[in-house]
Amino acid sequence: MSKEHNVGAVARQFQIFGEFVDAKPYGSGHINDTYCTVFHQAGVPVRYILQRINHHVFKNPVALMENIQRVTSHLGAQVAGEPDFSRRVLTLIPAHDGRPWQVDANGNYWRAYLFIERARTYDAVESTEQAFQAARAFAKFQKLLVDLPAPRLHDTIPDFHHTPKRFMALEQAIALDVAGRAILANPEIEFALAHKSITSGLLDLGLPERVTHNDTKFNNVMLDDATGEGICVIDLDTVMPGLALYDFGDMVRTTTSPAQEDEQDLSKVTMQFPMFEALVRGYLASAGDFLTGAEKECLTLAGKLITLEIGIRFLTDYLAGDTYFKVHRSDQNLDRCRTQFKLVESIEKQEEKMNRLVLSIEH
Ligand code: ADP
Ligand code: GN1
Ligand code: MG
Repeated sequence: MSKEHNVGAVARQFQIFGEFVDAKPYGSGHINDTYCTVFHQAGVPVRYILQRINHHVFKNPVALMENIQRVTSHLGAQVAGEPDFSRRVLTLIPAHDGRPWQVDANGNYWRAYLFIERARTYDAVESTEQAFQAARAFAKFQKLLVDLPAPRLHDTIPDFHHTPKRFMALEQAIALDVAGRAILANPEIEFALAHKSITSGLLDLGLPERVTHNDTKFNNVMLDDATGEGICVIDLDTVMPGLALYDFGDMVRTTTSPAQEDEQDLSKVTMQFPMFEALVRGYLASAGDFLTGAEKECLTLAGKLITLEIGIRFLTDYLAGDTYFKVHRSDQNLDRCRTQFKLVESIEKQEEKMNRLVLSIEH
C-alpha cells in the first residue's frame, strides 16, 4: 500500500461493489502511479486498476478524461459484438458522483478501470509473433477511431511528437546544464547534435492528421495469456490528434530490440530485422486499408525519428536533473538515452533493407 496516498479511501469513491481489501503499486510506467486494487465481492476477490494521473505532465486532467471517455465508448460500441468484448477495450468505472474521475484531498486526480484478466504486458519483446500481435492491435485501435465523431480530441500534451521542438528543449537543457551533467553526456550530446537536420523529417511531409495513441510502447498493449493475441490497447492518456506514423515509430522503438529500455550493456541493443518485418506485417494487416501511400512509404523513417526523439527526451531530462520520467537510479535516464541512440544507429545501418521490405510487402 502506498505511503503517500490513501489508495483505499480513493478506491471507495468509485462505484465498486464489496469490501476494499488492498491496493499495491503495479506496472512499470514512467509517468502515472498505477495500483492493482482488490475488492471482495460476495466472497470473491475481484481486481481493479486504479491510477493517479500525473497532473504535472498532464496539465488538464479533466480534458484528458473527456478524451478517454469518448474514445473508450466509441471503441466499446464497435467491439460489442466480438467474443469477450469487455477484455478488448478499457472500461472506466464511474465514481459515486457519476464522473469518471475523482479528486483526493491533495488535489490528485484518480480513475478506475476494470482489470483485464488473463492477459499481460511485457517490458521487452520475446518473439516475432508478439511483435505481430502488438502491431495488429495498435493498428486496429487506429482503424476503429478513424470515424470518431467530432469535435477534435483535446491535445493532452501539445506538440507531444514535435521532434524539432523536443530538440530545441534539448538545446536549452544543454545551455542551462542545471544539474552539471553535460560533461557526463558528451558523446550523447554530440550524437543528438549530429542528427538535428533530420528532426523535421515527418512534419515536412504534409501527412494527414488522425486519432492516434502516441505512446505505443510494447508494454502498452495487453497480450492474451492463452492465445497471445494483442487483446487490449491500454494507457490512453496521450490519445489525441497525431500522425499514424508516430504510433508505428514507437512500435519500432520498443518492439524490435530485445533489450530493456535502460539496458546498460549496449551490445544487446539492436534492431532485429525479423521483428521489424513482423511489425510491418501486423500493422498493415489492419491499417493497410486506411493509410495513404505516403504514410506507408515512411514506416522506416518513423522508426528512426521516434527513437531519436525519445532518446532526445531522455537526454533532456537527464540534463534537467530527472524531473519528468520516473527514475530508480541516478543515471537511468542517460542509460535510456544511450539505448535509444544505439537503436537509431542500428536502424541507420539497416535502413535501405528495411525500406525494401516495406515496398515488397506493399506492392
Ligand atoms: P503508465 O502510464 O504509468 O505507463 P499504464 O496505463 O500503462 O500506466 O499502466 C501500467 C501497467 O498496469 C500496464 O503496463 C499494465 O501492465 C497494467 N494495466 C494497466 N491497465 C490495466 C488494466 N485495465 N487491466 C490490467 N492491467 C492493467
Ligand atoms: C512515457 O507512461 P509511459 O511509461 O507509457 C512517456 C512516453 C515515452 C515513454 C518512454 C506521457 O510513457 O512518451 O515514450 O515514457 N509518456 C509521456 O518509455 O510522456
Ligand atoms: Mg504504460
